[in-house]
Amino acid sequence: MKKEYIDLLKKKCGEDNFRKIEALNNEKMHDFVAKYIELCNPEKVFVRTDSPEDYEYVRKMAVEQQEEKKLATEGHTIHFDGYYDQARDKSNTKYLLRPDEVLGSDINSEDREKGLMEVHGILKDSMAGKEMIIGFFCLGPTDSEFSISAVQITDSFYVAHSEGILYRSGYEQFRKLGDSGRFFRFVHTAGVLENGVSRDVYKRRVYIDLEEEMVFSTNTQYAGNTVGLKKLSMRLAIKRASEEGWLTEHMFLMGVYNSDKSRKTYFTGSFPSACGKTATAMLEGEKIVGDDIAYLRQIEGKIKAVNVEKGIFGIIRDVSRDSDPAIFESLTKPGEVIFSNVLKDLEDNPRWLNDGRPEPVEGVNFSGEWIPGKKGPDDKDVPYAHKNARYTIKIADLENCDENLENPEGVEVGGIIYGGRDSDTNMPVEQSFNWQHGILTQAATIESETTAATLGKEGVRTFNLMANLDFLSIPIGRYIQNNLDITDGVENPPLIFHVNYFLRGKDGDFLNGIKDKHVWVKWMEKRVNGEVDALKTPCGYIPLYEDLKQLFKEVLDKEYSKDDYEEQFTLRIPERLAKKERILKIYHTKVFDTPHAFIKELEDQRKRLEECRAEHGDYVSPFVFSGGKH
Ligand code: SPV
Ligand code: MN
Repeated sequence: MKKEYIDLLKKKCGEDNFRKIEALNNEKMHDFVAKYIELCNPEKVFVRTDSPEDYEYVRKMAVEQQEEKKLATEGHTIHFDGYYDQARDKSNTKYLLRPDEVLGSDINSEDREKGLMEVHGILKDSMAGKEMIIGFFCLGPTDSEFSISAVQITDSFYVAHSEGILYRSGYEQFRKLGDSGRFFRFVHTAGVLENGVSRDVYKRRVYIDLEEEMVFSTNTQYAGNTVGLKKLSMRLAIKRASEEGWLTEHMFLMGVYNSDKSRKTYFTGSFPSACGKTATAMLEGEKIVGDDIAYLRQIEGKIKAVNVEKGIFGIIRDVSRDSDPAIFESLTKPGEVIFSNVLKDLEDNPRWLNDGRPEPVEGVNFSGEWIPGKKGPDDKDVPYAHKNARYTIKIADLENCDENLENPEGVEVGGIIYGGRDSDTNMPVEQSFNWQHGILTQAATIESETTAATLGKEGVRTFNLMANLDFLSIPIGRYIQNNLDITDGVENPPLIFHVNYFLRGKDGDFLNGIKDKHVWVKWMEKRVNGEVDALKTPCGYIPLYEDLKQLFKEVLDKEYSKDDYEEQFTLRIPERLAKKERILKIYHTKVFDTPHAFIKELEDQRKRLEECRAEHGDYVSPFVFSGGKH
């Protein structure tokens, strides 16, 4: 270690913590840690290794410092983010780029030098009087081809605690990394706290420095902005993956059984926030590996995936014993859970929106003391819990945790599911003709009606390719090309599917029940294993009525009528064509490196749709299409 650091680190860290840092024989890491200790100027520093004592210290301090409060059930705590700090802040999240670098107009950026100066100014003395925590983690299972080492500096015990739940400890791995190893770096300060929440949200920044593989986050607590290893690391990993020929995706990873449970097929799934992604990964009777982020690699001619995380930071709303039994059960039994931005009722129980119980009449929530009819500082009605309220749990604590969660080799992906929130265009489930057709017409064209998971207006239809647009750190065209290339040389690539859980009928009501997604998933499992045929439409393959009827009976014990099938699987040609126009316009005006194959694939689909319309009209019943072995 450089001489000039030794005194500084010893003074701030104390002997024990100093030794923990010194033992990591990595000069780049020492430089990083010393630089930010000097700049942020904490009163003291805690270094978290992989030991259970260190884990417990962080957990205990989160409560002692009142960033979390204990709830009635053993192991449960609650954390509040500020009234204006309830979601990812897209407008203040920026890539720091040199003048000659371009990512494209849909990706927020800032001049690197200017941005670094600004954020360093905000960080200066930001931890005065506070304790800094330095944590070492591993993205992906440890000791794996997929592993990435990462170090997090934060002044928030809530953030450090969340990371302990969500990520694998990586101190030992850092030791093995040695001096030459690369790692991701995150620096976070919650800034000045007032009533336990970040006061100066106007100085909220999330700045990403791709060159140094480092992200800064200031004056915010919401985990999507602060937990470095989550969405911040994703941006760094997308860049690194692009350089190295693999993929970082906004995907769950789950194992789906056949009917007698003699076979398990792994699926990944990419959905924008709050579109049923976690609920799919947690389907009763199936197995979960992950609910949010996956790394995919081609290994020995197969597509393999791992969960980058080992926990869930899930939305908690509309979760009841009836709708999501597996999640509900894990959130109500004793065990380690951090709830955020739900209501703490008078008995210290967490209450979230639409939890299947009578609404609470009093409590404390993200706005302070709450009673019905309360108005917020912006004069808006304050619901008893926030729509983007969350829970943080370990996957290993779930009964449906998959045995391969920690498998360093990952699991083979049989199918990939893309979805969005779409009221009028796509059918509940469709399969693409092949890999390229799926990536280009289904994944690269995802649109979703906005939700409470990001700040801003809800219900606006927005383009979000692969549900990954918010996190892209490379130009869109290159990202699409990487997705096309990953299966080069793979004999049997995963099948690609598209789902829509939010389709509505003429009267505006949802056409499907909340549990119907299980049927679609089971149908996809059968398709991957060649057990059912399909109908060929201009846009892809769809299920036969008889197969769904049987699955509805088997999975949900429900009768599925021909009328329901016909309404749900009618090809809505005007809406499909309108979507194509919207998407092509985006690619023509905002994307500078669209792969040629994309335009051709969309144009071919347009032609097929127009021919179909000439023959059958605007709205085409699924019974028109022919079946067979597709
Ligand atoms: C999402 O919004 O996609 C999430 C939660 O998974 S966040 O960490 O905010 O990104
Ligand atoms: Mn997510």
